Amino acid sequence: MIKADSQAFLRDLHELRKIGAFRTGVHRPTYSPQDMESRRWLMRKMEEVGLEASIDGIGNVFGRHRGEGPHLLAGSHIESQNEAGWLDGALGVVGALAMARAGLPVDVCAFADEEGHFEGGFLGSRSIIGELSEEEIDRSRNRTDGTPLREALKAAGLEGLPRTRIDPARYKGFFEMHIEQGTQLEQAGLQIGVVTGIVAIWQWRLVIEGQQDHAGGTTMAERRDAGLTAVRLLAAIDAEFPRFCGERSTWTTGRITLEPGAPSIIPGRAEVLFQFRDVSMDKLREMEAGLRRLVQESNRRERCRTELVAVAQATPALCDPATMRALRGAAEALAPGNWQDMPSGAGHDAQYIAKVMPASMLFVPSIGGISHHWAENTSDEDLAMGVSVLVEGARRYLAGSN
Ligand code: HGY
Ligand code: MN
Ligand code: MN
Repeated sequence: MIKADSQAFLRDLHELRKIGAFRTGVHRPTYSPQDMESRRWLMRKMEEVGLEASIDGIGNVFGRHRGEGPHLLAGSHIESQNEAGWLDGALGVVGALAMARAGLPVDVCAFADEEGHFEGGFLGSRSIIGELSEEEIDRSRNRTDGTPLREALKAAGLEGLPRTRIDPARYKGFFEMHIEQGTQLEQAGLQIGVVTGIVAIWQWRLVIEGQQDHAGGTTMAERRDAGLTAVRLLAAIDAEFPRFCGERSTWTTGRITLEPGAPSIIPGRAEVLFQFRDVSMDKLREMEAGLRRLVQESNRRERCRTELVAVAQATPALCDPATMRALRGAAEALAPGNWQDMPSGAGHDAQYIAKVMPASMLFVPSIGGISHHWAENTSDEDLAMGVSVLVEGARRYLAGSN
């Protein structure tokens, strides 16, 4: 009887939570010592549940099922955002371990740097499907301290290791369990979300060149303040985007850096990390066109020039209908009436794996919707229900039943 051992699953989750612990969350930036400790922990766990564990040249930790197929692939990421939650990513990796422990013919993977600590993002899932070139690895730098990716890989002991490539023909499909990172399930009083589609994140850098100068001696008429140009452009984006965005589009400025960053110096340079998201390629293209128009208008009107740099443009993904049917059947069997279909406002490794095989995602509620924050949490009861539905849904999908 294929059934999740929810107690062992919760034990694994709480054990992993101790690695890189930060307040009630974790701080495990990609390739940091604590991240590499968690990858070694995962390899030991994979062997414990009978998988053949390995780590590759970009940090993907892969557990290969030793038996006959047809196989499933399951997983997520194990690094975290800085000082963030204990479940984002880890839940899907430990859930995949639980699938293997339950006896499902599943390969388990922790894809490296889903959280985009290095420019480009989704390094592991793009690498494993053959969409990460050596040249991009040469170019990529850490978004926080500028460390070249090659240097980080060397320091992590990964330099020169071959990179794993999956053969899609080995798999019937991919399953990723994840926390919702929003409030929809909690507000609806539901325990399970069957994901219908995953947004794409289009990441931009705006570089604004002004003139560093004295904050008092330079009159308002003659100064070229890069900071003011940045905030006026961001305000124009926020005023204009609602005219053409999608129902669930989002746009976020995660960081504004002003140089030299002193109170009595007019900032001569501003760097803005700006992203927008949607599940529709048409909407994404419309927002890109809108952004380009607004930058052009700013350059016509402002004394400071803005350069728009595309950092990453992911592809939105629709989840596979047969896997969704199997997950719905499992949810109705185990949590009758306590589930819903829903989109993902977050990006996930599943959107890349969906390029080469049928892919699905399962959400559990986030308390207060909080995520990308150390206070992120989900009740053990909801976590246990999630893994039970995940294992039952995967079993049904393999059996060809709903
Ligand atoms: O930002 C995201 O959507 C993902 O959690 N990295
Ligand atoms: Mn995640
Ligand atoms: Mn995340």
